[in-house]
Amino acid sequence: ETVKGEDRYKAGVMSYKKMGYWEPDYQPKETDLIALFRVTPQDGVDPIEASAAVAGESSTATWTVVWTDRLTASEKYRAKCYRVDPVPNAPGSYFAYIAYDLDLFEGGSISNLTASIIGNVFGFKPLKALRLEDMRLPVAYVKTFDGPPAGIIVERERLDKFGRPLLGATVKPKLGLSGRNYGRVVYEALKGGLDFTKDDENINSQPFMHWRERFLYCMEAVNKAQAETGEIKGSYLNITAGTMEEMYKRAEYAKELGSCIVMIDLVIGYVAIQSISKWARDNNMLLHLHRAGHSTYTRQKSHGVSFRVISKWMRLAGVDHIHAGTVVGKLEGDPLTTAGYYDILREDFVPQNLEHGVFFDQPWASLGKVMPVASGGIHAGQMHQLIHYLGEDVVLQFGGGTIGHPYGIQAGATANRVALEAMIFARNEGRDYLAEGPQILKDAAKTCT
Ligand code: CAP
Ligand code: MG
Repeated sequence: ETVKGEDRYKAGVMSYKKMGYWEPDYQPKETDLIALFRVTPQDGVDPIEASAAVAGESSTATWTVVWTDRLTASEKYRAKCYRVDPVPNAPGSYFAYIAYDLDLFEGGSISNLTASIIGNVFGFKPLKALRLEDMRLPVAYVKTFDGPPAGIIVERERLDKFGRPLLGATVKPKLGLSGRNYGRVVYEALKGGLDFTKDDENINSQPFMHWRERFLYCMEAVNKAQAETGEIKGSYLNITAGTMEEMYKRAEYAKELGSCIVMIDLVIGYVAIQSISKWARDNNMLLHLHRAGHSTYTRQKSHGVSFRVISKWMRLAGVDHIHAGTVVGKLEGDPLTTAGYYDILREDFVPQNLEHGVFFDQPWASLGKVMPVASGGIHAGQMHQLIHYLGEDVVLQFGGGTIGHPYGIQAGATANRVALEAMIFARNEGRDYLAEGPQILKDAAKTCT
């Protein structure tokens, strides 16, 4: 009666372990969904108790045993924490493996999945911090989602572009251009050799440029550049808006104008993403996702949700493009962890790879593949490194790295295209393009500014 708050766990008055959420002998079933949490208990709280509490609160439990447990098949519905390991080089933190029965989740709903797995537990008193590191999605669950509207293979067929990364640019400055000037940037960049241009995450419909204005000028530029280059071009028209009704309206207008792609921001939320994904599938449109906002919960190593988990959710939810890091640009990200994200998005089967932060084998059961997008402070001078780290199925996006070129936007776009083709050519010739990269670029620059 007198033991309050988290002291209840320390004193053992309240025990999720005893309530059955710790089952060290449990063998996860093939149909179980497994979550790997990084648990940092409060001082004095037993790590296994803390991990069992996470299992409890993310499945059936509340803070006490309830009579109504006896009216359900509670052993089946209880999540089972079956393994707790200390995190290497991080005293006080533990990896907790928790298995969830498939019946706990409604198929085809990221919202339902996340309401359980990240719904309550992150504010839990016995924990100092909690991070969702990885998740094994069983095939039976994967099959309840449609995945990307097009996927990498169909996207390349629609664009008729093969054997090299795609090139893009975000129009800059981020805010303030009029529709006409915005369209000029799009035209110059596409004419100069890029495949795509892109609205920035915070371009929606503002007093200096209403969305219809932007869509019209962008599509005029796309059509003109297509006619002049004989290539298929696209501009990601950001349809992010305040309501679904408004987003559908903008998406329909983009389609009416002949755009092959629309764009959304991650901040619109899981339901909105899944709804627009269905629209894109029904309308043969590509769907570009900007991961705006993700670092608020992906960046800290001890708290939040890792980007590898977000990548899995977004492949299920169904996007064709997702920003996934550059390794070499202005935003944080190391090569090994980024390789893990890229594998999750692009492979049919992702084997466990602890070096890459991938804790489980992940079969994707024929779900389409997502094209990762590398963007954030990158430029043509890093082309050899970008291809080395990120491979061929990727969009390389140079905003400042196109529009900041000393000789203008078209020259910037051409520089990126020539640098890319020179590097792919060297690679296909069997040259060590990583070591020789700077020389290959210098040679290419003799005939191209
Ligand atoms: C890049 C960008 C993108 C970030 C997003 C920007 O511009 O438009 O939003 O790259 O990061 O606003 O910074 P530059 P991520 O090409 O001029 O750097 O892709 O990692 O989510
Ligand atoms: Mg941006």
